[in-house]
Order: sequence, then C-alpha cells, then structure tokens
Amino acid sequence: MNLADLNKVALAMVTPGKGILAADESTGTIKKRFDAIKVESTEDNRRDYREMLFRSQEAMSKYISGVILYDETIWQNAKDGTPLVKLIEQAGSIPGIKVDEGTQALPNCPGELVTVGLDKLAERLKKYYERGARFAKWRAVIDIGSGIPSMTAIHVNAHALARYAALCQAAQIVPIVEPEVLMDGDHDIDRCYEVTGRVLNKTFQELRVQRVALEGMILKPNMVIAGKKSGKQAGVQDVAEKTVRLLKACVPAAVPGIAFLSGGQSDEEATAHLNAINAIGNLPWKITFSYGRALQAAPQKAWSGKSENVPAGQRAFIHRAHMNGLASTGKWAADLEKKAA
Ligand code: 5MM
Repeated sequence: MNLADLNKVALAMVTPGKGILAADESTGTIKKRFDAIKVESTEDNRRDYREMLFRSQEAMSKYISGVILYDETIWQNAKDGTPLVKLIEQAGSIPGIKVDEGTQALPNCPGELVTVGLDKLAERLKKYYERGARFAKWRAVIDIGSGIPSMTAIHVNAHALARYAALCQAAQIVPIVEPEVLMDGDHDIDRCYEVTGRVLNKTFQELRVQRVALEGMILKPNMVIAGKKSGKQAGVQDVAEKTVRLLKACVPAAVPGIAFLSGGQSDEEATAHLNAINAIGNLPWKITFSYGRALQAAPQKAWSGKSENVPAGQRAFIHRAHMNGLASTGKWAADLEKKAA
C-alpha cells in the first residue's frame, strides 16, 4: 500500500467547493427512481441518463470531485463508444465504484440486515483499479426501531466495513466507509445521536483492529437528524451542532474527509444542513457531500427519459451540484435557490 498516494486521492475527493456524486444505484434502486418518472429501466436508458450527468461539463469540472459507479456503469460506453469512466476522468473528476453486493437478513436479529460482498472482493478490486476506479464504497445499513439496532447488527456491519476497507487499501483504492443509520423511523434527533455514536465508535474500533490507515479513507455518515416520521423535527442549526459534536467525539482527526449521505432529506434540506455544518468551522476534517437522491432527484424529473430534455436535466444537475459545492465551504444561502428558480 502506498499511503501517501491514498491520502492524495482522499484529499482530492474532499476538495473544498466539490463533493461526490453517488450514482451507484443498483438495478433495483434505479428502477424505483425511473418508475417515479415513468421511464423504463433498460440498460440503454440507464446509460443515457448517466451519460447526461457525466457530460454536464460545468457540474463535473467545477463541483464534482468523484463519482460512485455501479458495476454495470463502470463497464458501459457512452453512445459514441467512449467509456463512461473516461468522460468522468476527462472532466477532471475521479471514478469510484460501489463494491458491496447489497444486504441480507441477519440471522437471529429480526428486522436487521448485514451487508455482503467480501467473497472474491480482492479480485474484483484489481479489475476495478485497472478500469480506472481510485476509490470504492461499501454501505452498511442500520435501522432504528423498537429494540433495534442490536449490538450484533452494529458489530457484524462494522466488522465487514473494516474488512472491506483493508482490502481496498491493499489494492491501492481509497475506501469510502458508509455506516448509514437510516432516518426512516419515528425516532427523535437524540435517539439518532445515541445510535450513530454507537455505530461510529464500533466502526472505528474495527478499522483500528484491522489496521486500516485512517489517512487513506473517507467516512460517509448520516447526519444527526430526527426520523422522517417523527413529530419532533429538529431545526437546521440543531442538526448541524449535534452532528458536529458527535463527529468530534467519534471520528479521529487523521481521517482526511467526511462526505455525508443525504438519506432521504429534501434537496434543499440536505444543502442547508451541510452548509450549517461547515459554517460552524474549525473542524479537523474537510466536510462535503456524497449525495445520491439530493443531487439526482431534480435532474431525473427534468430529464424524464426524453432526449430533448437533456439540457434541462443538465441544468438541474449543475444547479444542485453548485449549491452543494457552496455548502461544502459554508457559502450557500437560501436566496441563491430562489434566484435560480
Ligand atoms: C445512490 O444510492 C446508492 C445505492 O443504493 P442501493 O445500493 O440501495 O441501490 C446509495 O448507496 C447511496 O450511495 C447512499 O446511500 C447515499 O445516497 P443518498 O440518496 O442517501 O444520498
């Protein structure tokens, strides 16, 4: 492992003013997204949609440091035969790859999941590196509910995240470590704080046990936020302060960067929260976005599967990428959204 090079890539992924586009929806997830805009999820439509994003020159070169791809996409070519990976590289952005293979029910833990995909991962990483991937992503999913998460679910998922991260670094690939505490429940912000703390502590404990070099990784956590069904939603400043307080308590300063997931927040909420977190300032890590839905909902709607809508889809993507780029340095303001509208 060349740690200096891993650290260089990790720092590039969190360049101030830029963040990561999570375009790694598995076939089932992208079908759900396409169903919502009444587009059939064919291989060509998935390619056309992602090509539209990767050819958004302004967004890709100014605001997107890296793109997380799904296995199908990393091997796909654009309509003119150029590999999609090349489009990303030509825009000055870094290609990355989702390497987990989704979740399975965790035995003896009703309602809980464990992320799988470690088998043959070393061989897969080698092929992805040859294709151009310089970072990878693995997402663990922790749900909050009555009596969950169990210690077992937190432990097995943290263990798998660390196994994955160690394998990535051995393959000269920067691991994005994503322990996602879902915001689907009716829990309040304090319960999210408590659970996210347990999850982050266990994750870093496992990363240390498995000798992962913290300087060569990126953390992709959830923000500390109330569940979507909670009647007690926290304000933007409360989310920002509790998130920063928890991260300071759990995330070593050796980690170069933190890139949040959006987790089902609205586009503008995800931007406002990121902005408020960065506005607090004096943080030991660079903090940015690694959004899927909060970057793509608007371009998906604007595109709606029609080639004549590609410029509108690209405009919508450029706008969201720009807003989040500003939020990554605490320079976003709500009136910038209205101006664009
Ligand atoms: C883009 O969504 C990613 C893939 O999800 P599936 O593996 O379930 O298809 C997902 O891992 C994503 O990278 C993160 O959860 C962040 O996305 P959001 O939409 O929460 O910002």
